[in-house]
Amino acid sequence: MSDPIIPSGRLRKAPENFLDRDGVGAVWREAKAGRRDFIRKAFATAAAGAAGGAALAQSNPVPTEGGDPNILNLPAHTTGLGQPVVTDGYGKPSQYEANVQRRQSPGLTQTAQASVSFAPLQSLFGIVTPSGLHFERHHQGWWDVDPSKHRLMVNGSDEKMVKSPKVFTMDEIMRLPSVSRFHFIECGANSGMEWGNVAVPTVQYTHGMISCSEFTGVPLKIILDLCGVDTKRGRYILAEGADGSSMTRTIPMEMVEDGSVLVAYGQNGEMLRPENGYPLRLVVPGVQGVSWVKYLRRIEVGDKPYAAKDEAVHYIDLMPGGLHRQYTSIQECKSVVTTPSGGQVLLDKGFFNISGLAWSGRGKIKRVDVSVDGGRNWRTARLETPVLDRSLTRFNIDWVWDGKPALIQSRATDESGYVQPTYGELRKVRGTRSIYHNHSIQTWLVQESGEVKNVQLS
Ligand SMILES: Nc1nc2c(c(=O)[nH]1)N[C@H]1C(S)=C(S)[C@@H](COP(=O)(O)O)O[C@H]1N2
Ligand SMILES: [Mo]
Repeated sequence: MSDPIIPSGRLRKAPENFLDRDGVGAVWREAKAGRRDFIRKAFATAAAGAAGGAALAQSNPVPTEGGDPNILNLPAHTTGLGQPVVTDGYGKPSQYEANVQRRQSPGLTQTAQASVSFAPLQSLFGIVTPSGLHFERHHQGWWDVDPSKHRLMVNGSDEKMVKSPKVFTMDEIMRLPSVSRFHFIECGANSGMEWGNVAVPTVQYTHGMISCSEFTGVPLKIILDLCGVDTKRGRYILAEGADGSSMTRTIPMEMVEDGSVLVAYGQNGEMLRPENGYPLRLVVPGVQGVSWVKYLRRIEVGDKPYAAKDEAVHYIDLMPGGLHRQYTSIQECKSVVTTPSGGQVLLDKGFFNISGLAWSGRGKIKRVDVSVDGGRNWRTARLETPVLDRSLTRFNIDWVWDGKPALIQSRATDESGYVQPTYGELRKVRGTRSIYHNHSIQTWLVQESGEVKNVQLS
């Protein structure tokens, strides 16, 4: 890949022979006439082509170049024997999708261990992020931890807080009652580069620190109940990871008590990927990614917030007056149009499906409005089912492009009634010096050339 910034999700023109009715017609006519030698000839031509490697490139039957229009050059995949079943391992995407990759933002971090890779939102459909394209955020690199050696310890901040502290093996955790739920995880720093001004060109970089999976695991409440936690005094937990980053985060006990916080081992039907915390991670729906502690090895129950380094020094929001906010965990209601989006090219005027994603850390998405004139007029988009609690929601809306410059935006409203703010509204309250929790409305400028650019409107 020469330029890592160019997204793969270009709106591709259909191949020339996409609706080659003549070619298809020829097959039908000849078949009806029962001319067997026609079919034989067509096979022979295709076989010759396959030997030269040429027929492989052709996916529809078309007349041979310059020859008899009734003689078809059939592609090898129509005439030959295909590949055997995949017995040697794990299935992979088509070679033609090699462009769809997680990417690092050049120059964003100094090492590839304390770094981020962004999910290619412009190339994804529906709400589930394939596990191999889930964004990554590591503070000190990832590990493939041996599950037979991994342990989860549950203890109290003093002797009375937890009646019977325990150390669980993975086998012991996987015997417990489990649930499976779809949730998004968004790094608090998603869109963080855009606080002051436009900084990155594509939706992969503006919004790609979000992913959505079906997570499977045990509600943390069940594990704490087994250990006999004093929930009157123990109003907070501290979650700790087993990697070298000393990733520890405080989580209020209310979130655990409603059963939504999970000790998860499953992601999209299989075990978690190593990059995402294999074999055990915390799932804290609606809360910023940093609290979803990976390689989870310890839960401590205490009576006050822990003010760990990743909540007292990092993951704080600098406000316009010079004060900073702490423990701003919830990911507010947010949305983004993923197609068309920055770096893509509309090849012609006419019909386009505008598609995007919406989410809220406070519940379900109630509504998404879309504007193509920079927020002057809005139309309500279709929400695709399922619309789930603290999950991504897919929206779509029809658009006929007249070939003139357009400013495309989406604005989400969640079930609490909260409406996603404009940059102007958000900056009035938050200033421009934060890193985290930028959830303002994104604008894509479609230029007359069809090229789509990231711009900011207030
Ligand atoms: N143990 C551990 N847990 C961690 C981190 C980490 O570096 N180490 N990074 C956190 C941050 S900041 C985020 S955004 C999410 C990212 O999860 P992912 O890599 O599965 O996308 O994991 C969180 N949990
Ligand atoms: Mo993060």
